[in-house]
Amino acid sequence: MNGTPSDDCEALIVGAGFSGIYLLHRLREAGIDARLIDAAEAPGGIWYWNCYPGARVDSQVPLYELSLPELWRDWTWRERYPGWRELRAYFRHVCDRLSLWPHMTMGTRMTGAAWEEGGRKWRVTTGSGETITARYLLPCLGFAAKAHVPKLAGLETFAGEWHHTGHWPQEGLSMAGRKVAIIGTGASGVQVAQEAAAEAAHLTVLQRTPILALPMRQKVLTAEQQEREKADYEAIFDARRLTSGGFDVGSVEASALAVDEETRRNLFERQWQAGGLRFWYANFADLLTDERANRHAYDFWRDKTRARIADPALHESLAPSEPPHPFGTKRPSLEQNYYEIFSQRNVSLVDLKQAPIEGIVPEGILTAQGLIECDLIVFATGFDAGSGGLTQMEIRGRDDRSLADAWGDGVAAYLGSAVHGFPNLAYLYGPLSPSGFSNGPTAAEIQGDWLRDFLVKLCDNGLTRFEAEAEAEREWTASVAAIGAMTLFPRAKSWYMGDNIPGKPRQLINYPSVVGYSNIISDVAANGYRGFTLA
Ligand code: NA7
Repeated sequence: MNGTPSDDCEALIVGAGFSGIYLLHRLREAGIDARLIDAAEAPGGIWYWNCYPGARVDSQVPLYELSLPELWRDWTWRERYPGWRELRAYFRHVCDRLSLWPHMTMGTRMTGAAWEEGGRKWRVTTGSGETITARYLLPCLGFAAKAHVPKLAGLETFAGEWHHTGHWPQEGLSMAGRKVAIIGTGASGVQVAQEAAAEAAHLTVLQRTPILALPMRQKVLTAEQQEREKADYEAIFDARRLTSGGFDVGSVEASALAVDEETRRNLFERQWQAGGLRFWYANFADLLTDERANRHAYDFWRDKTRARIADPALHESLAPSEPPHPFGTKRPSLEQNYYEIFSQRNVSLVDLKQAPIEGIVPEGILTAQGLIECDLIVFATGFDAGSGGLTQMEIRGRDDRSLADAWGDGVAAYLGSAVHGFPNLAYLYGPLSPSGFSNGPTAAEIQGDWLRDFLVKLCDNGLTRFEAEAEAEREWTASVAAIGAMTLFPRAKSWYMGDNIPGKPRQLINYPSVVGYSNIISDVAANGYRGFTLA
């Protein structure tokens, strides 16, 4: 990019994950001059940055791919839950097949943007000081664009190496024969721990809150089997849009409290054996709204999990008698042999509730119960999810107000996409949209299709400016909070609630239903895009 006015485009998409890539395709197909930039050297979004050992998706084939037949007809996966290498290859396939490469500039990081009311344009700055102007600015940053590394005293004195899972070295990193310490036991911590246990001289897992992980039941997939299953793909992709999580099925209609013990256990057992997140998204309807219903699921999970932990002394730390939070109110990650690794002689668990971290010293991590010697520290400590990717950039809207300021007391956005005071900006898969609760490609398609229609409508009517109305934004933001209050999500401290980050305002960060969201945005479109001021 040369930073001259010839860089002008109608729509600038930022981010080459599912949302950005799909939107680029849809906009170009509609005749809109769209371009895409991404800081990464290759497409894949989260699968570019999170290339740590064991990183893989928690949605089974074919849920985590785009529904366009030209993309899936001749694409074959190797595993039921593909890993980051395969996912990156898939993104290359998508860009090839949809001929997107000429419209993408990789290795270009957006650092900020300023709205110019006179020219009705966004002036976007990049890491190398270049400028790109665009009528529409469309950030598609994903939910995990800003890694969270907790402030630990003395980290700069550490003699070994440390990395956050979300910024893993692209060239790879061997853990063989090393003394590895992993801080954090979310999805990322579980995945790295399983790999580290197989090769590290010693692995210490530092756990603050036990993860309520579910068995993945990984499988190698054959091409023949996938060919047969492709007969059902259209139906599966249609169904995906009609569930609350963007998966193949939704929860069952019944309450866990309205059935007898045997019926309840039968459903639990069926979804447990099916594997993956099914025990979470295809369970009783009141699992995430009624504490007593939830407790049945927790007890089932605890007993199943304890049966796999050989050392009874670890039961209370890894699978406590009482739930640390209602089951499923923090994202339940998938595991393959996580509970078994703690039987290995080279693996130990440190419960940070009993031995909090005091700081880092050259030799390792100092806890209240002594030193954990290590030469590699893995921060699997999560992300400033949703809003962090947007607010870490200097985005200045109307009246020179920054987005970080506008969201100082919490995120507010109409339809989880447009912000009052920030004309012609629409972000996808971000805060107050279904992102986080939704399977990524499902939300990317629903939001991408809607935004394409919106921009085409503006263009067809000779309009060049949109802005979310303050009242519409207020109502949407309040509605997400109100729906959240009817669920058990506020009962956990989690990235869903924003409070995994010290000082971040507490609010349900995502809209908890794909189908509900989809219906509302369709209705907004059918009603002349109510809630927007168009000019
Ligand atoms: P998560 O799920 O946010 O997990 C982060 C983990 O790091 C979690 O166990 C945290 O404990 C722990 N953590 C965070 N800060 C600290 C400090 N200061 N000390 C000790 N432990 C800490 O992030 P992931 O990357 O694993 O997964 C993110 C999503 O990606 C996941 O939900 C899937 O959707 C895919 P806590 O639970 O807060 O006590």
